[in-house]
Parts: sequence; structure tokens; C-alpha cells
Amino acid sequence: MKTLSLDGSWKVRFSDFQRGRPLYADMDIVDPVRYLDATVPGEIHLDLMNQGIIPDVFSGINVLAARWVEEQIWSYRHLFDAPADARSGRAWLVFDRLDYAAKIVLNGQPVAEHANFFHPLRVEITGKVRESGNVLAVHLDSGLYHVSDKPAEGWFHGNAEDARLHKRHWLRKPQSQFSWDWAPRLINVGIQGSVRLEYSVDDLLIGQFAPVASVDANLKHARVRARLFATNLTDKPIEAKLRVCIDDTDAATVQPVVLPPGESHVEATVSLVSPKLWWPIGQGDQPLYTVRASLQTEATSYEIPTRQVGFRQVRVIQDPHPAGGRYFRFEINNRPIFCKGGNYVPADLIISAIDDDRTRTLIDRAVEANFNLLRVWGGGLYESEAFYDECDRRGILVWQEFIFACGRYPTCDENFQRSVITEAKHQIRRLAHRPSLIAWCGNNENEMGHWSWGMGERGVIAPDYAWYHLTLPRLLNADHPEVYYQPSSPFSPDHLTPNHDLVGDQHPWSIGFVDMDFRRYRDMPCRFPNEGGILGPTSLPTMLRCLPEGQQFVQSLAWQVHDNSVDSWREQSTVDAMTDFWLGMNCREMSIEQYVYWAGLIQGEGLREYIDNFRRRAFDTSAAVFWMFNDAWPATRSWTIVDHALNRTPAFHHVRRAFAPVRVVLIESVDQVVIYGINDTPNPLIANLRFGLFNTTGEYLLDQTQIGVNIPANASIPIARFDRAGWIDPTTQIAFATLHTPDGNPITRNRLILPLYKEMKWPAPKINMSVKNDHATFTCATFAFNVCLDLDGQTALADNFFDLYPNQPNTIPWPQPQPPAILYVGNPASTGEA
Ligand code: BMA
Repeated sequence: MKTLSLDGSWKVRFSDFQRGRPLYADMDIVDPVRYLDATVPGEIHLDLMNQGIIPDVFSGINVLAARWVEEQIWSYRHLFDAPADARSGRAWLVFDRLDYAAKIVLNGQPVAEHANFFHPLRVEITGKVRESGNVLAVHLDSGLYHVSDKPAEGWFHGNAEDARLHKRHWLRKPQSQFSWDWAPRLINVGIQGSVRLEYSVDDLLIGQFAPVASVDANLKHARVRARLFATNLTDKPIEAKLRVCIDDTDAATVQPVVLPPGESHVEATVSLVSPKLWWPIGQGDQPLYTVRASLQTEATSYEIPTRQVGFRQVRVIQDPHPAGGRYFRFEINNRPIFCKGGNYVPADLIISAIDDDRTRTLIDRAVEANFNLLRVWGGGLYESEAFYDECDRRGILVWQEFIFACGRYPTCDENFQRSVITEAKHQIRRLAHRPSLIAWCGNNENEMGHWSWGMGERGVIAPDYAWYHLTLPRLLNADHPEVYYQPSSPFSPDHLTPNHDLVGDQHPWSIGFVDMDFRRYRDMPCRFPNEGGILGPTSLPTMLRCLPEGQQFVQSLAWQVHDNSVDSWREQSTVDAMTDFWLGMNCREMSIEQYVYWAGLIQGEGLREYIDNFRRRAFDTSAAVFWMFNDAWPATRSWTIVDHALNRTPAFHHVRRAFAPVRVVLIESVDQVVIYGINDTPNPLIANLRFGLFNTTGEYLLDQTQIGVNIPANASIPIARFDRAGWIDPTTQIAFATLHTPDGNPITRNRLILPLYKEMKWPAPKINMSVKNDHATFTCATFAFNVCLDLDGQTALADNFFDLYPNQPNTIPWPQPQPPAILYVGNPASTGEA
């Protein structure tokens, strides 16, 4: 197969059907004056911004003014000359990603239509290309016209009035572009993937290569079942030999195969003894093996692009739990894995703006925050190759959803169903070799009986029930039967409600929207919490990008456009009220910088409670996955720990510490304080534990040390307890625990504060700081709460938003040339500013 790339500079013209009519019966002549420049692959908003025609849609309220873009037809044009071989043999046009409804016209002749962002288009154009001056026209509609005559009524629950306009449920593109609580409507339009001319004189057209690696229960015998999809372009069967081998091993085979006319697949299996096992990060290495294949016919030898696989066994244990319900626990290579992570959404509202560097940086941040899992949420994307490459390489597990979220979908419509079946097959085959992929999930929150989306009354089968419960599992069974499938998230088998705390996976949202008292996380017993979170500010530079001059205050118009929509759920914003509820401070009286600190502190403490609670319950609970990791646009308030600019938000460090491989968590029972030691590493830990009670003014009321505390590998166990009776005044007294290595190096620490922060009696802290040998040491004679060194989040600091326990020094690596500056301390009595 030979290819001619058609990427690069194209021309594009707008039309609203009155002006600039799209000329579907295209003529060859292009009037350059009437066209703008466009980049392929690319997106129209990006082109318009780059040419200064529309302002930065991510700043101020510009996104609203850019809505006209999604209401036009965009007619792309490209001229190309075709090599002689493309004229003598067969030829195809291949579009990797068209966004969205496309009419494709070559030299005045319509050649194809397409309407699915999630799978490529191949159009045969044999005999239709000429030597020079071929005119390729692609007319694109963002999708709005395409579905304007489709019904909108009845597909969404509640007040989803905006769906009447965009009807996103009919459109196979990222659903969050149609406005979500954390991002505004910005419907992409453009040729968002590569375009090429492919041509050959061969009898076969090679399609997807999908090797699946597996290893048996004793982890000794591995195999790769390699499947190659191909089209026999002749009308007779073709005999061939499929060779498959794994580089640097003796696993190799040659399989005689026959390809009948039309589309089919061939396969061969190779075996390997004692493979090096692939582990999630923190549990072992991530060895990847290269699978190589070729197909030899009498006439031709086809070299197939290689794929990397990893050998690991994944099981999901859902045995009955003695205390009720069922476990929901991933075991990898027979070892239970506690899943720590967040929800991944598209890294930009404009998909073409996401380059591989941005994706890799995001995975870096996930690793920095001690994640081992990302849930790729069902309202976004099947992610890029770079995303899965990086997850495979670094050991980040992936829970991948099919792109259906928060609504009903017209899966009974024949055309819709045909389109989503093609999409699902394409994506299943595309990702089948990935060791990081441990689960496919049917959708986000669409299970029948779900509290929000009204899929049907209890016990009434909604039409798309069959799609998630029959069709998708059958498609997986055909192409990737080894992978675990969860019909929805959340989903609780055997229960009418899909979000049962003790069965399946959960979205524990009783806290986070209206109820902001995240102390209630402490009693939550979920088996596999998969999303739930607390709103907070993004980094200071990102906040300022949202808010042009004159609008840099809480609830300015630009603020509201960039705010999470939970803010509007009630006339009295619960999100605004959070600073008052926790701190007794009015956010409307704060500067943007003060808001970033104070509200960031609250979000960080909330996410810490979520993680601490679920981790200490391992393995009655087997995950702490929160909502959400990253942002798609600059938000003033969001759920995230990494914002659109990839800056760490204030909550980042709370999460990073809470996810550290070794952690202590304190809880209160009726008469005791119990200290849990959590060790996620594969090795037992011997450490020294100091614990007790101190007064915020510095005095230790109880101060005990246990030498040689043993925390077994991969476990959470109570390691100490003390009598609750001595804890007389929680407004001045805090319970604490610190773990040190036997030679005295600090490992981790934590504390338990019982009242709301505004109810505490805080002393004004006097913090001493010294910098020596690239380390900074902080000490304070009293308790200092959430010491802040940075609000920008651009640099990977060893620590930030940390506490100082009375007279317990905190030393952190500080390789920066400037000594640290303490920007804020969270003891409100001290007025905040240090
Ligand atoms: C859940 C998610 C998202 C949403 C989040 C926060 O429903 O699945 O749809 O963004 O809550 O509101």
C-alpha cells in the first residue's frame, strides 16, 4: 500500500445557507478570496483564533460569542496531484477523524457521507482521480443540522432544555462539548484527523491488527492470540501464511490461512513460558513485548505495524461479602489491587488542541499524584494512542467507557445502531492489546433506575437496556472476550438501584453538590467508589485567564461563565456558601488570590477525607477514584486537581499525600480513636509510630511511640488506638499520628480534626524556616494548618498546603534557587496572611 498524505494547508469557506452556499456539486474552480486558511488535521475554532478572526474562546465570555461557528457549514477544499500508480490501481481516500456530518466530493462527484467522530472513513475512489488538479471538497456540519429533525423530547431527565437545541444523544462525538457542569457548550467542527490517499495494486486490503495477550492462572504460560482483519478485494479465496512472533523471545508461528472474498479476519496464536509479568505502578515493572506479524500471499508480503502487549492476569472478584453485598475488587496477577485515581475527561474542549505532549504531561501529573488508575469517563473520548501508550508504559490502569453519558440514546434506530456498532468494534479492536486496559464499561450513569437520568421506571425496561446488556457485551465477546465488562458506572448487579453502596461500583454523590459537609465521607462504606468529589478553584494563573480585567471578582459575569454549573443549582450558591460553612468567611469579600487559597484548602481537605476513608477500608472497599482529575477548559471552580493549563490546583497536594503508598488514617469510634496503617506496597513495612493528641497551642496531651509497628504488604490494618475519653475539647485538640522509618526518617502523617474549621480555636502561628543543602525545614511551636508556598501549581513541589504539628519539623526537598515564601496559613484566627 502506498500513501500520499493530504494533511497540511487547506482552504475553507463558511456558509449559513444564505451566504456562502455549500456547493455540494462542486466545481473545480476555487476563488481564493472567498476562502480562509485551514489546517488539516485541525478544527475551525482553532483556525479562526489563529487568524485573529475570533478571540481566545477560553478567556472571559468569548466562548458565547463564538457560537456562530457551530451553526455554519464549513466547506473545505484541497487540490492535489495523483501519482500514476494511484490512477492505474485501486485508490482510497482515508479520513481518520471527521467532525462531524461530512459530505465528501471529489472532482465534482459526491463520493461519501459520514457521521461518526469515533471511527475513521475509508472511501474507494478507484478510477476517480486524475493526474493533476484533483479537487477534494469536504463539507462539514458540527452535527446541529444533521440531527435538526430528530426528536429531543423524552431522552433526558429533568430540565435538560438545552438538549432540544443540540440533541447530543443522536451525535456520535464527545458529549461534554454540548455543555456539562464543568465546561460550556463548544461544539467542535473540522477535519480533526489525518487525510490521505492510499493506493495499491494488491488483492488484499489490510485492516486492524489486534493481538490479545493472556496468561494462565499460575502465571507461567502466556499466549498471544493475534487477529488480523483484512479485505479480500477479489472474488476468489486467497491462501496466505500468517507469521506471528514476539520480538526477543522464541515465540513464533506460521499459520496457513484462507481469506474469503470480502471482509474477514485471520488469526494465529503464539505461546510463551514464564513471561515477565506486567504490573500496575507501585507493584512491579511494566515489561512490554513487541508482537510482529506478516501475511504472505503468493503475490505479496504484507508487513503489519507492530503492537506492544504486556502479560498480566486481571480478575474482578465479586464474591459475597460477609457483612453484606459483594466485594468488587480487581486482582492483577492474583494480587488484590487498591485502585487510586480520578476521572479523565478530554484534555481540551477542542480536541485537535490536545497534542501528545499535553497527554503525556497529564499522565506525569497522575503519577506525581500517586494514581494507579484513570477512569476514562463515558461523556468524553476514546483516548489517543499517546494516552494508552503512556498508561501501558507507566503502569496506570485504565477503566474505559463507551461514549454514552447521562441520558438515553436512540440505540433502536437502525442507522444509529449501525453506526455505534461500527464504532464499538473499531475501538474494541484498537485497544485490545493494551495491558493497561482492565475494564470496559457500557456508559456513565445510564443504567435503568439511575437517580438522575430517568432511564425508565423501576422494573420497566428502557429500550437501550439491550444495548448495554446484550449488544456491547456480545461485541466484546467477539473481539476481546478476556476483558472485564461492567454494563454501566455505577452498576450494582442483583439490585434495582444501580448505585447500591455494597454491590458493584458507586458514584457517592450524597456529598459534593448540596451537602458540603465532607466529614460524612468518614462513614461511607462503598465497595468501589468510582466518582465523587468536591468543588474548588483552579490554579491562580488559570483563574486569571478566565477573568479579564474588571471582572476579577467572585460571581462577575466571566466568573459565572467559567464556573461549575452546580453554582446555579440554587439561587443561594452552595459552592459560594462552602467558605462560610467551613471557615466562616464570605467568598464575595475575597480577592481572587485569597479565594484560590481558602476554597482550595477546603476542596483539598474534602478530597483527602474521601480518599482516607476509602483507603483505610481496603479491601472491603477496593478503590478511591474521585471526580475529577483534569479539566477541558479554564474553569474558575472545578472538581479537578490538574487544570486546563496543566497546573496543579490547590487540592493537588492533599490528594498526592492521601494516595501515597504508605499512609496513616485516624478515625473516631464511640470510645476510641483508632489509627490505621495502610501499606499499598508489595512489601511488609516495619516503622515507628508516634501518635496522640495535641493542643493547637502546642502542648501534647497524649504522646506515645510504638517501635517496630508491622504493616503487612498490600493491607490496611488498625495499628494503634487510644481512649477517646481524654479528647475533651475538640475545638482546641487534634489527634495525630506520624510514621517514621526505624532510623527516624518521616514516612507519612495525618491528623483528625472533629469540628468544622470555623469552630476551631486557632492560635496565630509563628513559623520558622531554614534552607540548607537543597532542603527547606519548617517548624512551629503551635499547630499550623495548610501552610501554602505556591498558588500557581506550575512547579512540582515536594509539598504544599501542609500542616505543621507543634515542634515537629517538616523538611522538604527545595532545589529552587529562591527560598520558599509562605503565602498563607490556614489558621483563620491569624487572619490568614502569614
Ligand atoms: C456525574 C458525572 C458527570 C458530572 C459529575 C459532576 O454525574 O458522571 O456527568 O460532571 O457528576 O456533576
